[in-house]
Amino acid sequence: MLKLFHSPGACSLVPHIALEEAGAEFEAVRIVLAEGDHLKAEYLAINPHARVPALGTDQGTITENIAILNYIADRFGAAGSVPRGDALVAAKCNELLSWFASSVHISFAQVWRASRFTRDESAHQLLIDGGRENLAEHFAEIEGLAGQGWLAGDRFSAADSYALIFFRWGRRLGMGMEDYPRWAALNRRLLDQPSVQRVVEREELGIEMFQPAT
Ligand SMILES: N[C@@H](CCC(=O)N[C@@H](CS)C(=O)NCC(=O)O)C(=O)O
Repeated sequence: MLKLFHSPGACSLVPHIALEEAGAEFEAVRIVLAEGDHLKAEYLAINPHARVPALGTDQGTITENIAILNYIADRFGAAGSVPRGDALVAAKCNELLSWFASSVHISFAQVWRASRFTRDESAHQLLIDGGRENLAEHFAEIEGLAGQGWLAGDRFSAADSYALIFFRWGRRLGMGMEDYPRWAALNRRLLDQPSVQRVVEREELGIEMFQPAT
């Protein structure tokens, strides 16, 4: 059986939703980042990079969100992962996922984990400020991408779920998420999906954090 190693509210929410939407048989194993579970020897044997998500399969473990999501897409061909059947739509989804993972996610890391970028503590506040500025630019771009439908293709995909979790992180950082009404509407459409609701409940995340503060 598949085993998803995830932490509540982390980017592992994205494959969690994809597996749930696919109706896959899987075990959700909690690796709570706040408790340092990802730094324990037992988990480092699963992912030596000490990150979630990781997906255990009968043929071995997959790490890196985008690789996991493409694996789920190939195994199940359901919504919530990467679209299949139209090469351009698949590429567009992967394009967004790559930008999210390599730029947007990294700007959050700059704010939350400045020490990872330099050991010089005197530079940390500069990194944090720069990360926030980058996030504001990324968020404006995501707002521009959010239209009436989904970010890639005619069903929801991992790109939508990844944007969903960024919104929550933006709220946690007090990033003025009320400036992004189209993105908030995209989140509402996603939260209408029963699979998304089940995962949000399983991860014990309050749905209000996926909407602007009132
Ligand atoms: N490149 C990895 C990054 C995953 C990642 O940064 N996951 C975060 C949670 S959202 C994590 O495990 N953080 C723990 C840490 O940074 O120590 C991927 O895309 O899967």
